[in-house]
Amino acid sequence: MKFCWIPLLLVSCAAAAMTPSRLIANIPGRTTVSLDGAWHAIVDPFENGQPRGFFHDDKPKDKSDLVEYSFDASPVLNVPGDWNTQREALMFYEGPVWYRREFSYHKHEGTRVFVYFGAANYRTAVYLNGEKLGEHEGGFTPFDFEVTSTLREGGNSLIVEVNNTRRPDGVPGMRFDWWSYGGITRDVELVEVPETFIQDYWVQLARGSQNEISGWVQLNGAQARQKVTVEIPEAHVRETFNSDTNGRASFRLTGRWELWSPEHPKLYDVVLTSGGETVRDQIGFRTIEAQGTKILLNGKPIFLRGISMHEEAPFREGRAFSAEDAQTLLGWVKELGCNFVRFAHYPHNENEIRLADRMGLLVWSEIPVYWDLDWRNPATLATAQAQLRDMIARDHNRAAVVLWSLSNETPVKAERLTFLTQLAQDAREMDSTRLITSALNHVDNTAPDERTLSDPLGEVLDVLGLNEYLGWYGGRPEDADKLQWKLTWNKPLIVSEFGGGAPYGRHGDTDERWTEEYQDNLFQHQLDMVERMPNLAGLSPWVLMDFRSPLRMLPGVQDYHNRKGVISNRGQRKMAFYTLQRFYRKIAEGGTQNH
Ligand code: GCB
Repeated sequence: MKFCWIPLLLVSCAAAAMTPSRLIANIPGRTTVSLDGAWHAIVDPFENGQPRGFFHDDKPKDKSDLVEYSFDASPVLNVPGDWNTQREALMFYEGPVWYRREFSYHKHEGTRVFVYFGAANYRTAVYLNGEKLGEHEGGFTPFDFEVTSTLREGGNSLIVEVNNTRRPDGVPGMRFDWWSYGGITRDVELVEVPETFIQDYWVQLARGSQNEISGWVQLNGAQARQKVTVEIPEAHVRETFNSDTNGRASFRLTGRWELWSPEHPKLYDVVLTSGGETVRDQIGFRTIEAQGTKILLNGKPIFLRGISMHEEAPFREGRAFSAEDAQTLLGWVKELGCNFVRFAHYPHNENEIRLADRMGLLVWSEIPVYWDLDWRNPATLATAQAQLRDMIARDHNRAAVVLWSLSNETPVKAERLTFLTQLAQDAREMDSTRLITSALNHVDNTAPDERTLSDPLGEVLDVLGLNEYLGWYGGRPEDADKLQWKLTWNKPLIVSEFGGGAPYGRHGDTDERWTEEYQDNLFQHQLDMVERMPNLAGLSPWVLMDFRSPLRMLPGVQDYHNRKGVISNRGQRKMAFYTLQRFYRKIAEGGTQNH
């Protein structure tokens, strides 16, 4: 057990990780200076940069001086962007890369400055002008460091070491079915705020209420006690509250809101003002509940017509990050007839989440607690807790997000249940308004042609997720016709995955693996079966688009891609795309038996 020293008492690091996030909320709504662009980068496979002090950005003092590295003379990598797809030699690279960005800055009196990273995979250390700002672990959550006193008037040198080496104690761990794209994969910004500023806020309907907004604003800075004004101009709301000595103003606002839904993704302008600062956001109001076997949106049962997707760039290889990528991917999700999308297997970028808010797509958002982890290791738990905390902190005002997923296909064992039960408790403490789920895959054969979802984690969840691959990893697609399903809990069920692989354009008989016909036939039998499943509240088949994976090597077929997409990574729709689309159209028109 690792301990952190705090005067007079020892607390476990896992507990310390639960301290409230100090992330600045709503970066798109702030005054920022972008540091995106071309950064000089040194590839450092033997981890020479730490002992040699690359963060000093040394230059030879005279012509006889020995300095064995040079950012100036090193080629550049684009930020945001993974390194793997920017240089052929880095496609399979795992290790550290040192990035440097020089920029000039003019300081303003009364302004605090933070450097913000949307994400960098997996471990990151950040240095400004030779001084270490801090470290971050986790490839998909944002982080920031205050640089007010480290910034120089004029020229500055920001150096970032990013290391994507997989770790046995990491989250995810050593094996996962996606590419471990390394690098600074999301935007980097300087964020300018006043001395005391609005760090975070919560403006959402209170649990169980369609009229009452319960909210808070958290200030950061010396002037903890201030007036905080909350405005929702369209609803003629303008109220002022006082923050307490901790900088927190809690409030309740009652009104008749137009509720957010997939058919009517209504967002209100919300304006928060405190001191001289104004922060604007667009926020939707809706309720989400699990009642018996149903999921209720705004008090009414809803069937989730979904698809799972990775954060993989369409039409080019690599990590998706841009607004255009989000537009393409979520455009396909809409074209399929979905009202729901599962962002697998880690928190996706904010462009996607905010677009889902505007498009009216309900979102399942997940942390990369995937397959097996070092469940007994407190440091691993602390990392998972931090990723959960920061995912929730970034997106807790997004109406689109209705499900926080704790894990995917984790093995049934006692230490894993303890670990995930802790995460469920954390998630509920941070957000009592959304539903908690996980993608489970442990089933028992309880009779011939009968399977029972029996993973004990089901007890802890609000909504059960089930991944099953009948017809692909065992059996034939037709076996689904006679299979009956049972659930141990009377809770809503989302079939969070099923699928099979086929490169676009490869044709054959329905029993010939790797053909579109096989994949399509599998979808048809699965969709028939899924319709007969008890408590079914939605589905998100695997997967929207083909994606890179080091586990998928078959030459000429996979070539290091998981081909279970219903769309190829060049945007070509496979036969299964249209089968799923027809199924969703039928459901939307109320034409199937059960939905
Ligand atoms: C799963 C995993 C997913 C894989 C998929 C597959 O069950 O959750 O990450 O990519 O199966 O293709 O095998």
